[in-house]
Amino acid sequence: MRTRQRRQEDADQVAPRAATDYDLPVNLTTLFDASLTGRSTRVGLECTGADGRPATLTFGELDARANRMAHELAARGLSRGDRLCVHLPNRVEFIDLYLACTRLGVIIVPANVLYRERELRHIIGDAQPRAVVSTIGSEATQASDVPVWIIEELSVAAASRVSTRPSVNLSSQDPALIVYTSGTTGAAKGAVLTHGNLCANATTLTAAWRITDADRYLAVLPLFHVHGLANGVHCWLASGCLMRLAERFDQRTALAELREFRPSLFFGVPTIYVRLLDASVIPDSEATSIGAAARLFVSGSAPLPAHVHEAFRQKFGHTILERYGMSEALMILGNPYDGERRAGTVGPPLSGVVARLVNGEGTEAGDDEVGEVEIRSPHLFSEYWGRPDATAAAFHDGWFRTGDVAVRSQDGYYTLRGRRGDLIISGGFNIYPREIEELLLEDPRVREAAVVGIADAIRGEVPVAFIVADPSLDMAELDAFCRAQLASFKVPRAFRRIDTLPRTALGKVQKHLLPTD
Ligand code: MLC
Repeated sequence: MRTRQRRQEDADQVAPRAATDYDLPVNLTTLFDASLTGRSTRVGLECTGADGRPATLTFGELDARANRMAHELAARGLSRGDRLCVHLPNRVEFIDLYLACTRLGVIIVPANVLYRERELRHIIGDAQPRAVVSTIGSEATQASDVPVWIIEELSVAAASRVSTRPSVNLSSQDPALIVYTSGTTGAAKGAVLTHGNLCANATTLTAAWRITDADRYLAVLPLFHVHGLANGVHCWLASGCLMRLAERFDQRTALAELREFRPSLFFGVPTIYVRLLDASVIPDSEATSIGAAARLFVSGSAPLPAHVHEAFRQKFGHTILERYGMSEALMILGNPYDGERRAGTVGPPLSGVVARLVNGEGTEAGDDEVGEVEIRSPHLFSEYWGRPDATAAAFHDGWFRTGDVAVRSQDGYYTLRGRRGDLIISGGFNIYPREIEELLLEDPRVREAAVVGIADAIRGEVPVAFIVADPSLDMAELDAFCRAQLASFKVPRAFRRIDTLPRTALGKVQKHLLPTD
């Protein structure tokens, strides 16, 4: 058992916050070059081409496309430190843009493709990008005061540019990505991830999960979140394996994708694993051969129920490796590749990450005691964009406060017990109740609103709204209002009228007393 003093010594030896503590000529371009130039003639990507037909690209072709796109972006005035908002589904052009920006030092701001005008408007207003790249007819066109570049036109323009590598010297401290994530208070904040953070995360995972160029990675997660991008795309390019890029996980096409591509490596959120257990999605007769081709299934972004872990092992013959991370810190804890992958736990800290649990009194919790997970890590973001107050509040004595509550077993495995705030995770997408409550209160007939997550067998949780409102208000109107303003996964599944919200003597809403069954 490790003592408190020993953990502190470990913490002191690890670079605590990469962005402020070292400055090396390490950046994503140098990391990815092992594949993009080092294995240039090898097929690196299977995807859907611009004509809608299956396409393959070598690493060398991907490199050239990225260079051309970089010249096009530079010609449009983008340079180091500028932001570019990308509101695109999974397609090769997302990768072109991402690589182009990492070469120029332009900071990518990915926006969830399901976001509506209101949600996009906030991100664009906060990050102040030079432009937004989107598809024809996207909500970005209404949401934006900055130019909207349509991806098809941008790609055509890029194709006529030279394919030489632009020369920009970047260090590990250059920001590469701003990922929007809300706290329990206030509007969504942009977590700034540096090249150093992202390189450290990718090399840690590639080593921890034994990813090599012999792997076949099936990418079904959205590229606009760190799970699909900082884990998926980065491990692909760091290892030089073959990636098949699906536009999204679709249970109707999952069997065909798995049977045809035979991935050795798969990253999913629990909802995806629940779907794969459904015999109408993957018949039992197919599971054995899919399992035989596979090497590793990783789950994250939401808790994986222990019964799903066990049912998956029985059906596919694989023990899912569950890990834990968040946008601000990338990957934090993970079950071991070799050794016991313990159902219901998220394992010990990943190599290079130091974690501790802090109890309500602000002192370190011992093994088997509940506490908030605090970490120091080279993967840890540098700041919230333009929000020094929020950045300072996120740290405690130099440790990052995750907001998640856990216990640690005597042999070092962490089990998550809940969240400090009232975050809802549905299908791996984070939902902040306050954002929905504030929207509901915009209707003058709504006097009070409280949104809570209720258990859902497929998506983990779904939001439900409790409303105190004028009798003239029809709940169907609220549903329509939310559908018009919010990404579909945030729209409450039910709107329940209630006379008053339960409150403490101090007036705080007691969400746990709401009738959720
Ligand atoms: C979902 N939808 C999408 C979509 N995902 N539409 C377009 N692109 C996507 N990527 C829409 C559907 O159109 C539909 O909308 C609704 O969502 C539900 O779709 P479904 O087919 O019923 O999907 P379902 O089986 O529920 O699965 C959804 C899912 C999706 C699991 C595929 O939720 C998903 O991709 N989740 C991953 C989220 C993720 O990557 N999180 C990582 C965050 S990073 P409608 O309008 O018909 O209802 C993080 C850090 C960490 O948390 O540690 O990883």
